[in-house]
Amino acid sequence: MRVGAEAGLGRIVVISNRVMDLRKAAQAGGVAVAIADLLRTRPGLWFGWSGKVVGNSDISDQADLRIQKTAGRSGLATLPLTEEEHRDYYLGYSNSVLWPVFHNRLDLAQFEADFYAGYIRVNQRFARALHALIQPDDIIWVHDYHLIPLAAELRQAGVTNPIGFYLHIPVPPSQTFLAIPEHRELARALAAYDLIGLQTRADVANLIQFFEDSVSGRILQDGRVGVFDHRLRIERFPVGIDADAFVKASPVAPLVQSNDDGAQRIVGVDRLDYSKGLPQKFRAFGRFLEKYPQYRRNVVLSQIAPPTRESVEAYTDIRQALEALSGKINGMFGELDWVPIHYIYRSAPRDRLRDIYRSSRIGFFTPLRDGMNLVSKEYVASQDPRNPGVPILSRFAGAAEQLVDALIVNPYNVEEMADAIKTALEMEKSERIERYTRLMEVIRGYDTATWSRSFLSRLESAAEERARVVEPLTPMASPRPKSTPTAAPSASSRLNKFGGKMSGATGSLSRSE
Ligand code: GDG
Repeated sequence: MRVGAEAGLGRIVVISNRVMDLRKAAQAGGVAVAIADLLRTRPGLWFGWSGKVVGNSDISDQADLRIQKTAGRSGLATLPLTEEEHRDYYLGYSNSVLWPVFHNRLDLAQFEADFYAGYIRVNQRFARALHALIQPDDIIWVHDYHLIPLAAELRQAGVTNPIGFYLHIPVPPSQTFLAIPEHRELARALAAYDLIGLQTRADVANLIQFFEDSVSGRILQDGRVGVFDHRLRIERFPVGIDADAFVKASPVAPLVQSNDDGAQRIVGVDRLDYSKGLPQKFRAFGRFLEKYPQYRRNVVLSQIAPPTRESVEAYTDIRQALEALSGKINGMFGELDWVPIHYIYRSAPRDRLRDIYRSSRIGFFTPLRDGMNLVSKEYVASQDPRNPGVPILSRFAGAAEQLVDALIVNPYNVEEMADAIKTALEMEKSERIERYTRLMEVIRGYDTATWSRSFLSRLESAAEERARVVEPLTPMASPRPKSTPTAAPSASSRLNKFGGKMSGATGSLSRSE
């Protein structure tokens, strides 16, 4: 079945771990919205895991491949995982090795040989199934850490189409990345892409440094990175949101507890993940109530924390830790008619989010590490322009590189976060409006559509570069001797010229550069 084929316009083939019906993607939020929008406007195919886990016996690549036509000229192609694959590829290597290490949590990583073998096996199986569906003009866009080896597998099978990779999570410092036993294999797999897109300038610097340290990669004169006999581009494309969807959304229903009773709401919306810094956030709120007693009864912290990856070991304690912490703070400061922390261990309906954000005087987003943090952008876009609230944002969220007019805090510094709450509550309306206006310029200037358009156009040009006659690899400077790791300029110091620019950025973004 040729899904979405159209004369003159190649399909976009998007591959991500999870795939969803284009009509339901808007409800899911995050990047699913962006992918669904892209596939509604261009013919394409979305390929990935169906979310189903089946018995281990005789799973077949082709017989289990399910292809559905969806909205417009696009389709979905999905495969189930076996129980063993789910354990080793998904729970194991993806979420117990790559996720913790890339979020700087080496202490939580479980380096088990079976995990890597399972990770490679699933990527090989996906590549085999996908290969049969690829057409000559397709542009292939692979998403996220679950699927790093996919391009290498496709190339080995003879696929010559443009293949790009976008990593939604942060790239750790090189020294942390090098702790992964299979770091050379991962470097080799990454080098098979024509373009790697990352969220931030710091991520670009870290990845280039990692290529240098792991496999003697080097920056070439044309700005590409040479790794083995491959040349690839590594650039930043910060994920955005569809700002208008939040600006224009109309109120759904009154909130059960609005801020009409005089208490100002501080809102947090984070998947229940150790990277999101929730215990530190709760402690900061407790410290705020302790340090500034005049605000007791006048504020509430509403934290929405939908559960996630509950079968991964590292996630089992977070829920209990937060319940204990919120119970302690509520017990210590609460009154019969005032509960300081509303902790909601469930997902909120998507059409309520805008009202929740808009009715909150502060958006409190303090991950210890985050690729971007779309929630902070959604919060800003939902505000009333005449009386906007204030975002407090972790300096370790990728969004902090763009949202410089938020109150930027160190999420490990409970005292600083407690003070930031006070600053935000006391901020004059004129300053709130000025900050909001500048933040919205940035959010509107690089939205989801700009993000996907600029990535895809850069991917096409990167693939054209690859197709041109290949000259011998010429490094920009002699590769630095391995024995003196600090002798050469650091990757970050070369970034303005090579790779640090943000493709497709509009003028409005340059103020935050
Ligand atoms: C990964 C990276 C990067 C959240 N709770 C509810 C809900 N959400 C929606 C939000 C938002 C999305 O999910 C979450 O996106 P984030 O960016 O905040 O975080 P991750 O899920 O960790 O996403 C991250 C992102 O990929 C994109 O590249 O920014 O760094 O970790 O859209 O609104 N939606 C509903 N109910 C909830 O309770 N309906």
